[in-house]
Amino acid sequence: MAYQKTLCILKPGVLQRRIVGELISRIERKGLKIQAMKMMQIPRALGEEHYAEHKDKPFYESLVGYMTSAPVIAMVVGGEEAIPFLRTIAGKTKPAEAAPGTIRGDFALITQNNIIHAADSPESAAREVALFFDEAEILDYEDPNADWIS
Ligand code: 3AN
Repeated sequence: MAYQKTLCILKPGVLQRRIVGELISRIERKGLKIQAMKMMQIPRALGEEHYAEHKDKPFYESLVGYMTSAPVIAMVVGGEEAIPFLRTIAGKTKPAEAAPGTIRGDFALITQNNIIHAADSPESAAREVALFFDEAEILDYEDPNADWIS
């Protein structure tokens, strides 16, 4: 097992639906550790860069439009194998395939608006964390519960 940091975004609509607390609660109760968090409206240029790998996809314009349409909650989440664990909590990309009990399985109907972003690899996580946060914003702090969790 390796300690990893990953980027999580609670996408537009989560604030309006008042489910921020519920979603963060799922991440916390798994034992993952929030190391940075901010509320922001993603500027167009950042949205384009974040989803650069999808630039040639038919849904790219619409996706960037959606991601920049309203405020989001961006977080750096840490923990042993945090990258795959957060992906598992999020569920499959297509809500129709996301298992009940996952965030997308429980709260999303539409693939584009699948309400949570979770980086998909160590390379993506490093790139995306650096896009959204300065090093100084990512806090390492004492965690007396860590021995019980990992
Ligand atoms: P994931 O977010 O699960 O890693 P990706 O990287 O394939 O999935 O897609 C990034 C985002 O693009 C998804 N979270 C979703 O918002 C959007 N997306 C993916 N596939 C589609 C699609 N077929 N139609 C519309 N939006 C899509």
